[in-house]
Order: sequence, then C-alpha cells, then structure tokens
Amino acid sequence: MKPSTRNLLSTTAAAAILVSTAMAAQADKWKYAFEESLTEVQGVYAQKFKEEIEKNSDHTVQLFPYGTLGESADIMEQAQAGILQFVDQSPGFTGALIPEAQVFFVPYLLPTDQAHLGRFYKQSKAINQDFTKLYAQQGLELLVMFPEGEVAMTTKSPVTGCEDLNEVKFRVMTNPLLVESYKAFGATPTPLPWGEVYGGLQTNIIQGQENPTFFLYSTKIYEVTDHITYAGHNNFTTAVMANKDFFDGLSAEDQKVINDASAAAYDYIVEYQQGLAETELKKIMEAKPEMTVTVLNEEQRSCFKEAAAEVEAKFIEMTGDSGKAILEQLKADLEATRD
Ligand code: 6CS
Repeated sequence: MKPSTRNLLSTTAAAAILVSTAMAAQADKWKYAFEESLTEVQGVYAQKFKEEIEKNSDHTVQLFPYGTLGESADIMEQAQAGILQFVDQSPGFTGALIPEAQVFFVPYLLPTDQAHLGRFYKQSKAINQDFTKLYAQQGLELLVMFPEGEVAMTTKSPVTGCEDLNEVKFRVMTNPLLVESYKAFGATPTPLPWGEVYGGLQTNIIQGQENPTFFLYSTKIYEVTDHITYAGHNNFTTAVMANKDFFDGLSAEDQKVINDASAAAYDYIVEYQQGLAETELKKIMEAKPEMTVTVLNEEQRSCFKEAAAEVEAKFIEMTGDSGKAILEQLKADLEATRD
C-alpha cells in the first residue's frame, strides 16, 4: 500500500470513529422523576414529554414515578445534585427552598376555571420570567408549571364552614404558608410528606387533607375519609425543572427539543384534564356511594375568604419585597389572561 493511500484510509477511519463517538455522545439517557404514578396527571405529563423528546432527538428519557426514588424532597435533592436531569416538584414542597413559591397557597388567588388557568400558566410573566430566575438561583431550570385541578378537602366529619375544622388535625404539604392557611381556616395543620397521609388518616393521627379530585380517587383517599368539600380556595400547581448545569451544557438544538417537548406536554395535559375531576368523582361515588360531596355556597365560603387576606399578609411578611412583587405580577397576569 502506498503511503498516501494508507494516510487516506487512516484519516477516513479516524473520521468515522469521531463521527460515531459524536453520535454516541448525542444519544443520552436522561432521568426524570415525579411525585405521582405513571397514570396520574404528573405521570401522564411525563410520558408525553418523554414521547416528544424521543420522537425529536436520539435521546431517551427514563421515568421514575413516585416511590421509586423516595419522597418529593428526595427527588429534588437528586435533581439539584445532577443525579436526575428532570424533576417534577410541586410548589407545596418547594417553600423552604424558594419561599416565593408559596404564593400558590394564598387562598382564592388562583381561579378554578381550568380554561383561564390553561392560558395563565403559559403566558404568566411571574412564572416564565420571575420564577425562572428564582429557580435558577437554586440550580434549576424551570421548564413549566401546570395545573392539576381544583383542590378539595376530604375529612372524616362534614365541613360546611371554618367552624367544622376546629380541632381537626389537617394534613398539608410541607409548606409554612399552607400551615398558616389552615390555621387561619381554624384547623390544626399537620405538615407531612405524601407517604404518611393514607396511614395517618387510617389511624386517625390526622382527620383531613386536601388534594385535587383525581388524586382522591387514584390514591384511594376516599377509603379513609367520608366527606369531600369544595371551597374553591385553590387549584393544585406543579412545576417541572431540569438540573441547570445539565441544561446549560446542552446544545441550543437539544435545549429547543426540551422546550418544545415541555410546551407540547403542557398543551396535552391541559386538554387531558378537561372533565377529569368530574369523571374521577363519579368513580369515587361508585366505589363508595355513602361519601358526601359538598360544594360550599358563598355564605359558607365567607370565612375561608376572610382568612385569605390574613394569609396573603403572612406571605408578604415571609417573603418581603421579592414576594410582594411576584404576588402583584401574578395578579396582573391573572387579570391579563381572563376571557
Ligand atoms: O399531596 C401531595 O403530597 C401530593 N398531591 C398531588 C396531587 N401530587 C403529588 C403530591 O405529593
């Protein structure tokens, strides 16, 4: 073989190795953990996100549903440490890390109208600019926040007003403002991770908790409570983030694949949820016909609404100017996305 031919061949071989190495480097396996099962709202969102990523890139996404890697606080730690590339943690658990995220627990701030919420999370400056900066300070790239449905209280005794919550040990997510809320509603708030809720109700350590309707059915919480009450005081918000170092280290093309997948999964989940509360409530009633369901009227809601002002003041006390600015921006965003 002539020296020039040999050189050409080795150059070609080296180029082939380089290309295959580059291809291999591109096809990454990303890990994504969330706080619910695969068939619950966060899981449905995650599956759609995975499908979009895998359709539009060589990367694959491995999903870790609730329980496989621990509680919400555990998966957040793993995402911050870069062990996970993606994490879904609801602001209900993010209060210690980002106090401003507690804004989602000011009662009656968010509407219960799902169409309005669908526009709001997508267009909100508070979410897409202000919160993005706050999450970035914690090493997280905020990808999306989305609604999971109106929150209902489930209790062992009927609730027709705040007075019925007196002496009720009411489980809340581990969030100081939610504790303040339920104090203001007259209950005895008990912050607990999700894994302790069913057993806590079963053994009467707690006598109430709140969550969106679909979750009351999927987690069988109706088995250990007897009354569902809608006071219209909140909608469940969740958030999906990427580890920021991981995200910043990606090519612009890969970042776009992730942002596009987040947007597609957002539209999908907003649509998926239309009517979900209604169908899941029917299933609860089929499984337990004696369950009572009460939608509080305006008069019955009045004490919860009065408490809201107190909770809002507490939020500002806890978060100062930064929280006040986010609260005002959020209110402006809600106004701007009204029909
Ligand atoms: O209440 C909770 O802790 C849980 N609720 C929902 C709707 N999703 C995950 C979270 O852990």
